Amino acid sequence: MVDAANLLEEARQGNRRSLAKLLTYLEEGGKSPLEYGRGKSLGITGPPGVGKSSLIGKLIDEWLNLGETVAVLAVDPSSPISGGALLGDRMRMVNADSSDSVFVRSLATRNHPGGLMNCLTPMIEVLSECGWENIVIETVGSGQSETRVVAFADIVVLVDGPDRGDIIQAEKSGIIEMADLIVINKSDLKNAQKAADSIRSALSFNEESPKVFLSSAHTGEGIKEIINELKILQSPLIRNRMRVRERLISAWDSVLLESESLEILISEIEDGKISISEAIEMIRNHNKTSKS
Ligand SMILES: Nc1nc2c(ncn2[C@@H]2O[C@H](COP(=O)(O)OP(=O)(O)O)[C@@H](O)[C@H]2O)c(=O)[nH]1
Ligand SMILES: [Mg+2]
Repeated sequence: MVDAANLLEEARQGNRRSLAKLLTYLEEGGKSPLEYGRGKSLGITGPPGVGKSSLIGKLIDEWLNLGETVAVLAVDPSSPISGGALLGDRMRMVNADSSDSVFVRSLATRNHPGGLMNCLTPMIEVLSECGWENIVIETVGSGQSETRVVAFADIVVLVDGPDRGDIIQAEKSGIIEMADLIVINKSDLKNAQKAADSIRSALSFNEESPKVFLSSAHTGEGIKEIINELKILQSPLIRNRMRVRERLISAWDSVLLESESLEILISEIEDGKISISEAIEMIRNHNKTSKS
């Protein structure tokens, strides 16, 4: 038996093992020991290889310089940050006690057929409750499940690369509409400025359109500016509403995908025993009876 309330108490005192255990418990569907409270999180998304993890590494350095703590939830299985390699190097470079100021945890979407939404919010709440000042979610911005993950963040940063192909990927995924800030990374490479200009002009029809920044995780260019912008940035209502909508749809889908009778119903539809609308009716009724 996991005593979530006790783990939370220990995690609040700074016990990292208890925090890790509590997050695992939440990831596995355990009930959150917190009844309310909503920690703010920053979603960092974008196509693979554009430098999200490297950029997060630089942001971490800057936050540490400012004396702030950072917790990262990496929902990217290939992420070097979740593998610890990137962070390993980083920890060697920064001052000794900074390890107390950074917490990294990786999450795998494959363990969650309905997506991560059921555990993501409680995890963010717990991290916030335990005093983590900056809570970052890294996710690859391609594919539906990732769009959904990022909808759970309060501020969304889209990272893109200098190649036209990177930008097209982001446009296709629909994530561009959710972005509060767009960062064209690898500004040390040619074409970055051009990519930023082209994205700016593509978005200029919209008055709520996000600002476009240039950065380099290699030279450090633009990192301070991004940190400053993040401190004042407020997501406009229209994008907030879009995210809430996406969260609701995700929650709805996960009810369906995690329904015990899903496979049985699929077989019955396949065999022509019931129609799709009958199946939906049955799931609805099942949920009603199991709640009462
Ligand atoms: N030239 C250049 N390369 C970068 C920059 N940021 C990241 N990279 C490189 O791009 C590759 C992918 O970086 P990574 O952070 O893993 O990207 P992610 O998949 O978006 O998390 C790595 O080889 C990095 O060294 C940058 O600002 N400039
Ligand atoms: Mg990565």
